[in-house]
Amino acid sequence: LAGTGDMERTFIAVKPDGVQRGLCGEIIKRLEQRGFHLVAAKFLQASEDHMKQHYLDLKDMPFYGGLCKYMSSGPVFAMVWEGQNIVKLVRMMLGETNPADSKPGSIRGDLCINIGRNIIHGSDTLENAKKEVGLWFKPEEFVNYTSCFQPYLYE
Ligand code: DAT
Ligand code: MG
Repeated sequence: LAGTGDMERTFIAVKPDGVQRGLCGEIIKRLEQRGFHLVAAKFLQASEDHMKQHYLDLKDMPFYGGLCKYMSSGPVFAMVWEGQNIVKLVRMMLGETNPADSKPGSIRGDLCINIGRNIIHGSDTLENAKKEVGLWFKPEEFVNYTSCFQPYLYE
């Protein structure tokens, strides 16, 4: 297909607060309706060490310890989604890191209030997406299939 040269994968996780608040379905719905393609998913409680690795870039921030503890305190819904330019498009769908700065219509702008309970993670760059996908998923956890929507989403 033409126009599909910049197909990317990104790592998305519904955080423990999003899971507890019953927002997995709403988040998956938005990603599906945009036209993105789900290639891997699992429901798990991550270890604190795993979250420290995931957020390693933030290790010098004052909130790093609390963030990693919180992220490992309950279940997360971890997913890999695929689409053209998806890393950037999902970041736009998330809104800002602080829900208070997020526009209505964005996931954080519609569904949460506080920076420490912002319900969803999405990779910020293609390089970090590759790292995070590799940290969370093994090669055999991916499902390869063709979406019947593909010719209607991409020219
Ligand atoms: P994002 O999740 O938008 O990529 P980030 O990578 O800068 O944001 O930070 C990771 C998470 O850490 C973020 O989703 C919520 C938390 N966090 C960021 N800044 C914070 C702050 N100033 N106080 C408390 N938690 C913060
Ligand atoms: Mg980030």
